[in-house]
Amino acid sequence: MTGTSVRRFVAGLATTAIVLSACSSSTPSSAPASQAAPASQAPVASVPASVPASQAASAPASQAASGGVTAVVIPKQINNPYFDVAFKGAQKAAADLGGTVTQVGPSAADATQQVPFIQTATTQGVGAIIISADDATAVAPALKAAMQAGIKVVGYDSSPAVGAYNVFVNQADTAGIGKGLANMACDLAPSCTGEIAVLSAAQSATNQNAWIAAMQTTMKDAKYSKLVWDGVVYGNDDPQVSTQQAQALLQAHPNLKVIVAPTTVGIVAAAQVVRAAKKTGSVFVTGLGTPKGMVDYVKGGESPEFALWNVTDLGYLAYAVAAQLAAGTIKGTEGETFTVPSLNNGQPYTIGKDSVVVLGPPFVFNKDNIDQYVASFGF
Ligand code: RAM
Repeated sequence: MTGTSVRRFVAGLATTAIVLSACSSSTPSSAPASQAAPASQAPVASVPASVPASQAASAPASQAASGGVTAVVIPKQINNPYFDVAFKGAQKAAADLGGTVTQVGPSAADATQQVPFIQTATTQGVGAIIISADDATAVAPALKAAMQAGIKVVGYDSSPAVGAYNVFVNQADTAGIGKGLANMACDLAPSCTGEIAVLSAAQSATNQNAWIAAMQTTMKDAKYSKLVWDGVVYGNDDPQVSTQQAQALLQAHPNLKVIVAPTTVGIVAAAQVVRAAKKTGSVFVTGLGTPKGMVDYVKGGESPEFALWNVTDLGYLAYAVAAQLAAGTIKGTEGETFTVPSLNNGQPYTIGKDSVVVLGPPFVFNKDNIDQYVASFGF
C-alpha cells in the first residue's frame, strides 16, 4: 500500500461521506500515535468541512438513551467471527446503557433461515431486533410484522429492504467502499493493468452487491480502463466454498492479477489459496478483512493492502440506536441527530436518506500499520 493509494481510498470516501469521523473513543488511547492518526487518514479523522462548524455545538442532538433495551441480534450467520466481534460491541453497549442483548441466527448465510429467528423474537416481544440481512426482501415481511408489533428494527452491516427497518446502521459509505475496492485493485495490478475477479459472499447479500456495483461504477473511469473484469463468484461466507471458488478462479483465469474479496471470510480463503498455489507475487488479494485474520498474508505478500471498519463500534452503534429508538429519543427520521458518548468523539450522528446512519470511513491496512491495528482493535 502506498501512501498515495491510502489517500485515494480515503478521498473516495471523503467525497461521499456524510458527516462522520473515523476515530472513536473506543480506539485505545494507548494506541501508538502513528496508528491513532496516520497521516494518510488525517482527512477522515475530523468532521468534514461540509458540516457547518456550528452543527456539532448547536444541533438538537438527543442524548444517549438513559436506559437500554432488550435486544436480539440476528447476524447473517452465527459462525462468522466478524459477527462475533460486532456482537461484543453490542454487549458492551448493553452493559453501558443498562439493557440486555442476545445473539441468535442461522449457521449458514441464508435469509430463509433468518426468518424463524425474527418470528421467534417477535413472539417473545423483545424490545428490538438488530439484523444483518442475508437478503433484503426475504426478511422484509417478518421484520415488518415485528415493527407492527411495536418492536424496533435496526439493520446493521447488510440492509433489509427500505421500510422493513427503523434505522439501518451502515458501516461506511457504500460508494466510498466501492471506490476503495477499485483503487486497491488498481494499486495491486501491475500498472493498473490486467484481469481482476471478485470473490463475494452470498449472491443475495445486500452489502456485498452494493459495494460491487459501486466498484463497477468507479471502474467506468478511464483510469481503470486497462483492468479486465473477469466477473463475480460467490463463496457464501463459507470457508470451504470460498476456497473452492478461489481455486476455480485461478484455474479459469491463468492471467488473473487480483482477487477482490469484499468479505472477511472470502479474503482469507483467497489469500490461502494464492499461497498454496505458489502464486504469491503474481496474484494479489484485496478487499475487506479483519486485521487479525489477514496479518499473516499482509506480511507474506499475498495481500499487501485491504480495508475494514471498526466492527466492535458497528455493533455498539447498532445497539445504541436500538436503545434510542426504544426510548423514543429518535424515530429514525431523516435529519434527526443523536449522540453516542463513546463513539464519533461524542459528535452527533445524523440520520440520512432511507433512515441510514453511517459509522464512518473504513481503515486501510498494510504492512506498515497492521500490527498496530491488530493490537488496538483486537480482532
Ligand atoms: C463478512 C460478511 C459481512 C461483511 C464483511 C466485510 O464477514 O459478509 O456482511 O460486512 O464480510
